[in-house]
Amino acid sequence: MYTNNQAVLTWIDKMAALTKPDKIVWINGSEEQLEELRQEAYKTGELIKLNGEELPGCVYHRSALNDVARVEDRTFICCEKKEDAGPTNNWMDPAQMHKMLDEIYDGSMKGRTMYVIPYSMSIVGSPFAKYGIELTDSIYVVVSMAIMTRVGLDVYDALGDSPDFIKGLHAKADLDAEKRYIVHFPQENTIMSVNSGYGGNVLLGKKCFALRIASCLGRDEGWMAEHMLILGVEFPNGEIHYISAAFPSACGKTNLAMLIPPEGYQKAGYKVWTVGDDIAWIRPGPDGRLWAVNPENGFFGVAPGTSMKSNPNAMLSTRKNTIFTNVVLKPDGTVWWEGMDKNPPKGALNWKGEPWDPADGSKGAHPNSRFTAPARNCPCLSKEYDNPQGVPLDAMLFGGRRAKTAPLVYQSRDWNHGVFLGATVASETTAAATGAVGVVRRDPMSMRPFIGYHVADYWQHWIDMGRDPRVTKLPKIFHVNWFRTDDEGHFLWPGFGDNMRVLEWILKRCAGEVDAVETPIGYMPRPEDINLAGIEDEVSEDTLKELLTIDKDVWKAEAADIRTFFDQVGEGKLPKELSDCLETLENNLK
Ligand code: SAT
Ligand code: MN
Repeated sequence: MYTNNQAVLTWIDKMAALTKPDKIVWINGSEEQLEELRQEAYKTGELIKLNGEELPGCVYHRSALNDVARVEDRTFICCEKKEDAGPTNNWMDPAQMHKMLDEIYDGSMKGRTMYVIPYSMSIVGSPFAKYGIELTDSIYVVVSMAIMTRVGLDVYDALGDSPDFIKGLHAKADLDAEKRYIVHFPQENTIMSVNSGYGGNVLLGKKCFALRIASCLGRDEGWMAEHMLILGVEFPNGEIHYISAAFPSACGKTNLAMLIPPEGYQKAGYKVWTVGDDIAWIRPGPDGRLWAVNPENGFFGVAPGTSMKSNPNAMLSTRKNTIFTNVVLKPDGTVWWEGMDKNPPKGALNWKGEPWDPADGSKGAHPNSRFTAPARNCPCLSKEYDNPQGVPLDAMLFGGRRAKTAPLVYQSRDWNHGVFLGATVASETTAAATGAVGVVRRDPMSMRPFIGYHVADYWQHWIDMGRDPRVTKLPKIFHVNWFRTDDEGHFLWPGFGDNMRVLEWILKRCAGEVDAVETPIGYMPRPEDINLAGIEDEVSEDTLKELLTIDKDVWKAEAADIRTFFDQVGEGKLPKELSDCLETLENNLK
């Protein structure tokens, strides 16, 4: 026992009485204790030690076959009133949900150990910091939380006697998909997760706390919890400007956050620094600007497609002390996944643990297989990463996967119109959640699965932040789309490092250094203002024009679809600012 905090002790007693573990182990965050746990997990097969020379400190983990992604249909927001959860969340009465969950949890840790993990989201003691305790019966969760969050006894010191911490209970139980629940009780600051052992379902600091619960805290306390990467662009004169960007899961946040500028930019002295790749907590700073921190401490990145070519910084981040989940395990104790290189290994095991023959056409790694890597491994980690005040934002980006419709980049006319761009983001679904892949759905601010309350109230909160008297200089808001295709389905834009060319235009707009064209949807670049030096062969002037074209008929259909969406989810709460923006769009397209 490392604390006398009565709220902590009483809650742990209660959860232990419910789940009935054989023993309770208090995690202190020390490498010694984590190593003991890894050794224990090697014996049971929960973890597999990887090649210590090639991948020092790295381990391999396989999840159950039915447990490979977030389960949005089994994720609940149990606030007091159904109308506060809104149409994008599942809801159940809190008392009824507790009763149902208690039956599932009852005795679920018999024969197992309960680990008590004290963790901080953001730097302990920072004005952004929020504390949590996760109880779990999974060593995979303990070692993952130790990478993804700041785990340590200083959390108890920071907490003192306060009951102000987020309670998280996770039990693997039988991994029964029919009884799998990821449940949030915003009014009780409580998260309960059962019958899963995978990623965002069980690393409760991540989506459950840092987005769903934190979005409620942000609404109440006047700040924002967003599904955004944070990066800094360093200019040749040494100035660094910060951008946050929201894209849905598995749409390239990690790649953009770790971007390596094209050669011409490198030679000129441009650099990109990573602050975060998934979540941003944003609040007004003393200078009237919005400041952002990454509350996490590691990267839970999608493995397939990550290579020394597509994202060398991510690859280098995984060379030590990393957990690989559901990728291919090679006979030499290293790992592989589709898109790492063109040489699928022979004699390897696929993500299911079966001997795998690449020639049979099956995938070796699960499409949502992941690496869990310490942020500190990242060669381009920002020197502001540990700054408890965060970094000031010049620009915020929204985007998704859109084959047509959205141009490469456009800028909102003002903050409220920027909120409209975020609110109406649409994207093709990916393997990050169970369900169909490639279906276009509206994903407001890329937060649809992560907003802990009514989506229209969340939009209202965005509007309110824009007129908060504490904020005197707002970031500019842009929409980007790296995924536009031609009629044959080929991507028109090379993406990856070349996205720097778009970031340059965005930051020039923020600095008032470049003009733009006013269009029905917002400000778009003049083609000559996007620097194509070095990629003229790949992106012709015509291609660039196509990337910056908006088809009026397609956009009329888009506006109609937005209206349907607003009608579906607004429930009488749609902020007037957003319906005004839609009307303007409709009029502009006439
Ligand atoms: O599984 S997670 O929710 O943590 C990853 C993601 O979907 O973005
Ligand atoms: Mn994410």
